[in-house]
Amino acid sequence: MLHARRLLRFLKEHRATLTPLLILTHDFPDPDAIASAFALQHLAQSVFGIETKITYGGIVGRTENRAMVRILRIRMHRFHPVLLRRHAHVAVVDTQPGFNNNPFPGNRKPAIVLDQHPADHEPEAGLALVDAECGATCVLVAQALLQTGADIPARVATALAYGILTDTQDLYRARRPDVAQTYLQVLPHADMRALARIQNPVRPRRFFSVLGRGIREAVLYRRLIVTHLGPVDTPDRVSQVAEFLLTYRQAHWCFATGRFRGRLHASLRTIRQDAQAGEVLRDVFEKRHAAGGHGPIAGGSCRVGVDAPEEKWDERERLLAERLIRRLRIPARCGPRRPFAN
Ligand SMILES: [Mn+2]
Repeated sequence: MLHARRLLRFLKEHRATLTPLLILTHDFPDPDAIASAFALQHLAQSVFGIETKITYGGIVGRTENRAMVRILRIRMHRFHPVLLRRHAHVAVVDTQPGFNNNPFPGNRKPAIVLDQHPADHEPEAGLALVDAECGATCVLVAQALLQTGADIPARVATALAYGILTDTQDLYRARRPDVAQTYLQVLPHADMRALARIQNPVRPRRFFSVLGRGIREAVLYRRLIVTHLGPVDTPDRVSQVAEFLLTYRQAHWCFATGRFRGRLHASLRTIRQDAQAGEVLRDVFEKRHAAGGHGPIAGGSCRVGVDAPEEKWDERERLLAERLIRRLRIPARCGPRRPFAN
């Protein structure tokens, strides 16, 4: 609640100078990033009269996220560096300057940082709110919005509800009581039909072909399941397949990779409650800042090259998996097995 008050105070104090404010999410934004940006836009514009523009790197790929943006009519723009010249003030949400999952340049200082991902040091910003226990970044914005007492439009409430649900695994990972409370406070304002449509979208053929490949190619090393998807139509497929394979009875960890536009994207998931998947994945990548995460969820990516030969991709995939196997101290005799090959 302290964070919410600090955000409100900051917007109030700087309302005259923050316009126009550029809101930047992480690349390939997830529902929490989209909800955080959308709710911050509403808060800044309707309560403080600050003009904003939402921008993101990569693409909105996951079918549910595309449905969210379409059904809730969220105006988001592809990031382009020229936007930084037109906007003196930037709010970075659900990520931080210096993380490699956003295009924010190292030589700029943002006005605002709102995030839930633990980092090695506090980001430099006009206002930096990093709360690793808030369940979802959009909880911070929701709490600020609720404190103003202003009406919450159905589109904003629906986005917030969905953002909280996805990042907390249906509130299962909402450790602090105020996270579930915030969800319950926005829910009466949400459009439940819209929420249901976002959660149960019609999926494209490619989703199933990638999923099928992920299952067939899966390899088990004791409690770790590994799969390399090869080229994917969106990096979001990597986390989706990782989450799906993690439900296999034998798996405590799942590691998936996918190739997209010259980069190898990786997702790590675990059912171990106390594990810090982000730390594990950072140890696995050559550059520690290439990965990040919170609790049992982690992601990262590294550049391989648009025209890189097949062998180079293969080698990078194999290297990451090998380092992970070592990092999790899995003995060589415990794999590989192919659980779903036939
Ligand atoms: Mn988040």
